[in-house]
Amino acid sequence: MQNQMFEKEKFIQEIKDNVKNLYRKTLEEASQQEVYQAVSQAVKEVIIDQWLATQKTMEKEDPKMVYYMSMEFLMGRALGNNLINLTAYKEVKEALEEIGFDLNVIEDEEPDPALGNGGLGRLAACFMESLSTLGYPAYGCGIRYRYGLFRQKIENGFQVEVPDNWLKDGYPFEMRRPEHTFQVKFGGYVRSEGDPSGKTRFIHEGYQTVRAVPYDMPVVGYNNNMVNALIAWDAEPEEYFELDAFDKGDYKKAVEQENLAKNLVEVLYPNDNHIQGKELRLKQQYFFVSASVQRAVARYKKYHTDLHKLPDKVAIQLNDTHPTVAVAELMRILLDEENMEWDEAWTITTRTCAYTNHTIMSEALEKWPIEIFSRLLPRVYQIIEEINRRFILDIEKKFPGDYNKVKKMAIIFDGQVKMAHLAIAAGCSVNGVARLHTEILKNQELHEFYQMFPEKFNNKTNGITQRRFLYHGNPLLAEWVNKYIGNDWVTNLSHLEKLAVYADDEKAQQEFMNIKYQNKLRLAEYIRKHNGIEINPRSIFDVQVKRLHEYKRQLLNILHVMYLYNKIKEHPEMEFYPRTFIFGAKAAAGYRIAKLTIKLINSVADVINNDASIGGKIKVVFIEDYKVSIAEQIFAASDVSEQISTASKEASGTGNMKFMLNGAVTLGTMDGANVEIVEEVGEENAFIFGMSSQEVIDHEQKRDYDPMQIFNNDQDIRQVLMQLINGMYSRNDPELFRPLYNSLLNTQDTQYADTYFILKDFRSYAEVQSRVEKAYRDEKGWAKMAMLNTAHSGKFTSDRTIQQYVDDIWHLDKIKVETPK
Ligand code: GL4
Repeated sequence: MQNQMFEKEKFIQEIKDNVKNLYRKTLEEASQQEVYQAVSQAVKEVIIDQWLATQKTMEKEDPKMVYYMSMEFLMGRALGNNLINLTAYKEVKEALEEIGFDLNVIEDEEPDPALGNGGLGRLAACFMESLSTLGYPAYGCGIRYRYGLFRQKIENGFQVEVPDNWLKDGYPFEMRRPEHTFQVKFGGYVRSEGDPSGKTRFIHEGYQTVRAVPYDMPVVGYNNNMVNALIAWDAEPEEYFELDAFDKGDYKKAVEQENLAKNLVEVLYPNDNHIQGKELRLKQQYFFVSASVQRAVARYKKYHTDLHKLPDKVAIQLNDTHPTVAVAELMRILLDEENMEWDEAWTITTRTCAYTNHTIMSEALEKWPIEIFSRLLPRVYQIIEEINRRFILDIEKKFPGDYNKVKKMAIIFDGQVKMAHLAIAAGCSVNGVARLHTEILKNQELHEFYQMFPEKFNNKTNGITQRRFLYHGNPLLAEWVNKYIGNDWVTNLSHLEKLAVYADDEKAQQEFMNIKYQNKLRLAEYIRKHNGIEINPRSIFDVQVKRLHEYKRQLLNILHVMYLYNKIKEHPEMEFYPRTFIFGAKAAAGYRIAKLTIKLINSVADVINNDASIGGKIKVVFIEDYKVSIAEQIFAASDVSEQISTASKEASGTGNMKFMLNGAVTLGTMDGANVEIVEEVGEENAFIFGMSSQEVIDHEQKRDYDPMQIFNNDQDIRQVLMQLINGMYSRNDPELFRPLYNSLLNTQDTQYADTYFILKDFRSYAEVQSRVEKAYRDEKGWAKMAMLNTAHSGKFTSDRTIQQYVDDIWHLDKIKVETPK
């Protein structure tokens, strides 16, 4: 072992010491969980030295830094990735082997912190990792939810939600930092009075408070000694009955404050692309945003005196509209606590804040009733009113006499506060997350805002970190890549391009496909263990893993499986390449149609997997509790990547990139980042189907789509739909799937039948699926295609995305951290 940080004998001794000190046990007596804790402590010690060194460098160099504000950080497990980024994975694996432990098994002891729902939260995690790896100073700011996203159990085919108590054994990679506690105020009222200078001052009284206490989690850069922090805020009640002077001794209020603190950080709202509009959610937002902005200002003031220069040292990025109240909070601090004039405060705020839009789904647009907002945050609301008043004057100047524009663009309208409008008015930048998505924002969803502020709009196509999704998730492929082109790709993914010359090389092809096969065996073993289903590792692994949402169209996928099954039953002699359809998805707890889709997938799986007459040609697997850790293994084992959202609906997608990196071929619509994936890999190396986004938008505007016509004219589709309601997949309750049938044909539940054009795209989907089968039969052809997907995936690293945020929006200074002694 040459790695100085992990000198083998010393490291083993440290693990023994940790087990002794933490558990009063010897290594032989310790459980795997205890060994995991002991190893993590040892790793944390190394990280802390680098963390200290990073802090020192930051103090010395005083660089500009970004505060990435997000309600969600889907970090995934830390141990393995920390070891990779410390370049000590192999050494530690060997050291553990020497004392009889398997690092993979130890890694499995770590809870998978699920402080996020899906792509938006995982993106935040990839961004943090890239920021550290590129050497940019950054804080992630979020909430330390007691319960992250629920654990999913499948019982009798139905999703059941189980609380995810991820902190129950203690989380070794966090540090409580009580010295950075801030007070956050809710409720009360605002009084104004003139001060001697004649200026009006606003005084907030009668509020409740909670203490925001940060837990820092280290984010380790790859091989560069750099450690940034993810600040996860916990809420604690005031220690004493130290209420606002006005309310001293109010016992009832003290109890309320205790409850407020407890409830605040209890649980992550389990919705993706959908807002529930609950008051507690707004409390969560203001809680972590207020604490984070206070900390940013306090840190700035520690080293600087002139707050007018805050934008030279601080950038605040709003991860969707969820943290948008940050702009009003910064205004409040500058106005009320720093006594600035409105115009000065506004200039600073707009130069500091920037907004990323992650969706155009209308149910995801955040609008808060004035009543809730003004009651909960009376002073912040006043400030937003004033921002709105001035903004409306600007709108009228830009579009004289056009009251419609005011109606459409105002921040406060119709009794609601519109967070996206606030974010656009107050930010210096508005970006979408894939080229197509940004164009739709400019030309459709946010067109008026684009007319008013064309200079603010820009695109930042999403990316993913190859350190987790290739190096850690697919070690066999990572090593193979190293063998051919060296390991520069770890920090410069465009180097993968050098693999392209081997795409026709038969030996390379065989090796590549053999690695895929090994990864399929690994996944098949997982599925055998967890689902009790035997799958054929030689079959095509056709995979759709992502949140369950109607717009993502898992229903299209499973209807097509039902269709294929009908074909095989009718024509047992027909050629058919064995296929395993793999699904993984969580549905929001209250999303009825989504949950029913999960049940349908499981019911179809039951029927098909147990029909001996089709000779195992099709298997259907639903992977329970899809999360980051299993995702890494799934991408590595996939042949076909299903990215089949209704065009225009998926802002970007990031799973699509993880599949591509691992040599799976995209089967998708021209939506989100699929467009750019196809551009990179070439149309001949992807399977594209369905309507274009423009066609979808046109149908939506004209309202001229009638799925009933398709139902009446297409026998195969009609047969499949009838099987939804004839008990074929729900013998005991033939009506079970009626709501799915209705969603496709009737307008009783939704505004339109088949809102997501499933029937409209069905034929084109079936056709491209049969092309996939043909292509797969051509072994060399497929190997080439798969390899080219990996080779051309360089653009989709989050290192590239972050560099673009830095160049165009944040303008950060890179720092270089010396190796700690
Ligand atoms: C999402 C988008 O749905 C997804 O396409 C995108 O990749 C992701 C990150 O930008 O953001 N928006 C919401 S809301 N949830 C997402 O996953």
